[in-house]
Amino acid sequence: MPQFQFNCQLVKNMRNTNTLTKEEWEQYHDLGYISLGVVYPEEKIDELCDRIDEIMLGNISYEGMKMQVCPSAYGEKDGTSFTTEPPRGSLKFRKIQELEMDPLFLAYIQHPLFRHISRELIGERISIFRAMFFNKPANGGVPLVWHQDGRSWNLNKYPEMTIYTALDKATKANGCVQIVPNSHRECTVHTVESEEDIARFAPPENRHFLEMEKGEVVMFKAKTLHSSLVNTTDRPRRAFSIGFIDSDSYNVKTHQRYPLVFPHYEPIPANG
Ligand SMILES: O=C(O)CCC(=O)C(=O)O
Repeated sequence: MPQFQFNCQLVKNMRNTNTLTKEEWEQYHDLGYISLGVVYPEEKIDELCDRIDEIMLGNISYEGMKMQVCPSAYGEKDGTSFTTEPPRGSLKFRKIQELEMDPLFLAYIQHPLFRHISRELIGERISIFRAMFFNKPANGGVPLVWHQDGRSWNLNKYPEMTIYTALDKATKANGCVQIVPNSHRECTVHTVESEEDIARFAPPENRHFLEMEKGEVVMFKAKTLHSSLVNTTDRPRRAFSIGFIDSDSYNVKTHQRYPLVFPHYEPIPANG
C-alpha cells in the first residue's frame, strides 16, 4: 500500500488522519453523506488532473478503458453511449471508466483513508465496481438526473457507498453535485425522473449543493439521491468517483467479477 509522507502543515484544509471519528461515522449514517476534507496534496491532485487530460487527449491509453464523449460536444443535451475509440485531441468527455488501470489513479484509490473506510464498512478484501472520471467540460456538460448509485450495475449485492473527489473546485456555477440529505432512508426509487417522484423524494427545499474545494472528498451512501447540472464557466469541472464493494461481488448477468484493490491490486480475473 502506498505511504503518504507529505507535510500536512503545508496544505490548506488537509485532513491529518486516515481514520474517521465516531462523530463522522454518525453523520455519514445519519445524513447519508459526509465531507472528509482534502486528503491528498494539491500537487498530487494536479498530477491526476494532468493525467486525465492526457488520457482524454489520447496521449496515454489503456486497452479496454471505456470513454464517453460528452453530448454537449455535439450540441446535444443528453446521451450515454461509451466508445473505446474516442476522437483525438478533445477534452470534451463526460465519463471515463476503469481508471484503476492507471498507476496514478490506482495509488489514489489505495489511499489509507479509503482502506480504513472500506475495511470498516465492507471488509478486508475490497474490489471496485467503478473507478470513474466525471467531467463537465468548460461551458458544457449535460444534466445528470436524480439517482442512487449502483442499482443499474447488476451487482449481486447492493453497494454501500461512493467516495467522490473534486479534482477542480466544484461550485453551483460549474455544475457541482447536488444531494438530498436523508434520502438513503426514504427514497425507494433508483432514478427519480417523474415530476411526482421529484416532488416526493427531491423537492427543492431538501436539496443541498455540494460545493467542494479542489481535492475535497465527500463520501455518500449509494442510496443517497444525487444529481448535477451543467457547467456555465469557462473552466472544466473534473471529478473522480470510486465505488468500493466486497471482493465476492459479481455481475449477475455476465458473472464478471471486479478488480481487487485491497489488500493489493489484481485486475479483473481472466476467467471472470
Ligand atoms: O460528478 C457528477 O456530476 C456526478 C457524480 C455521480 O453521480 C457519482 O459519483 O455517482
